[in-house]
Amino acid sequence: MSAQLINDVKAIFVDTFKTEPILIFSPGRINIIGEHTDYNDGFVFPAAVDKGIAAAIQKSDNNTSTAYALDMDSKIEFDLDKLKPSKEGSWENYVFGVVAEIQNRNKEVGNFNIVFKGDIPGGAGMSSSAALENSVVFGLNELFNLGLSKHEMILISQKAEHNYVGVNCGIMDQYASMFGIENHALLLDCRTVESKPYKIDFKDHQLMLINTNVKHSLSDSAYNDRRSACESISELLGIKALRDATVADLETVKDQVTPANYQKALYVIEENERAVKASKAMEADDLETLGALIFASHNGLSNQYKVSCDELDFLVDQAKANNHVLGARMMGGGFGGCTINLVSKDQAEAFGKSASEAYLKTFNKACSVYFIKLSEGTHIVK
Ligand code: GAF
Repeated sequence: MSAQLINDVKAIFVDTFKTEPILIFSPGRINIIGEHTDYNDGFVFPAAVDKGIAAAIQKSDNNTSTAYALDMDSKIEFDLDKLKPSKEGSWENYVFGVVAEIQNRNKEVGNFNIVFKGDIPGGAGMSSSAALENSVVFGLNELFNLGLSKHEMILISQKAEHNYVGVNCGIMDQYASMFGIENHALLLDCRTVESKPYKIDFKDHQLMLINTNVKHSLSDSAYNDRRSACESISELLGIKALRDATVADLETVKDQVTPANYQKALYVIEENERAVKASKAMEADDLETLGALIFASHNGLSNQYKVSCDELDFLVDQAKANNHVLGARMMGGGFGGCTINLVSKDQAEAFGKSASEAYLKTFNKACSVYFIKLSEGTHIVK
């Protein structure tokens, strides 16, 4: 967590509202494996990171509430009794959505002011949205003694995303951001919403992200379309979610679904199996197998689930061609954002450099390399 970020939101808050705020840090996340499995009730393997959203929040003593997004230098006053979604793509939907979902649970929120700022680049696929939602719900829970559990808070954040932002996301991002543990990744069962922590120590290897710095449009609608496709195949199979299906089950409805949707469902079933196998490989310290599963995950995301893009595929190909990278894949919803790489420690920088040079040459734009620390979830900063 960046101390500078916390100092910035605090200073602006005090300057603007003349009172001391509560300070909250809410992290973004990575995901080792298990992509697009969360809304299929499956397994994911995320971890909270040291980048995220810092928020300063306090009760307001007048009749309005204010939210101030420092990154965008954008401030908005609003009335808690008249909340409705703003235009698509507006940052305030994350704040309004959380407040509205708390109200829907018959909990009373009073007027408040919030200033926030983040260090996750937009579109990186590291869940700045979940970090923001969690910071708001966590702050309001604290300020107004709402008595919400962490599990309730993440469901509120998720609903805000569904109903105000318009993305029918699963629970991975909000969970990882809220429940993250320092130096650990969490094998999360998205059906029970319970996780098993795994200490991450890859010895002479480490995780490294490379951000394509692109976010292709239509990613939200493509996301929702894929979720609907998975749900309609589950319905056809008479099961609650694809988590309950085997490849053999899927074969029984093959002629009732389009070839494209068949491939998508197949991807989900296989990816779910890969996430479980990855946890076993980690327990056995078998990094070669873990890396192979990560490469296979990308292959499925790109060719079956069709959520990759040229820039992501290019970076994964760079990793495949490098003997020091055991595995690489796109991470998050897709259509841009980061690749996650399992790379040997002493060659990580060199790989980052060579991949960046090749990327620049090919796409005429820069990518960014991030070394991240696995960190604690949403918390108050004293
Ligand atoms: C996005 C969503 F918000 C998550 O719920 C998850 O589905 C992910 O894409 C893909 O694994 O981050």
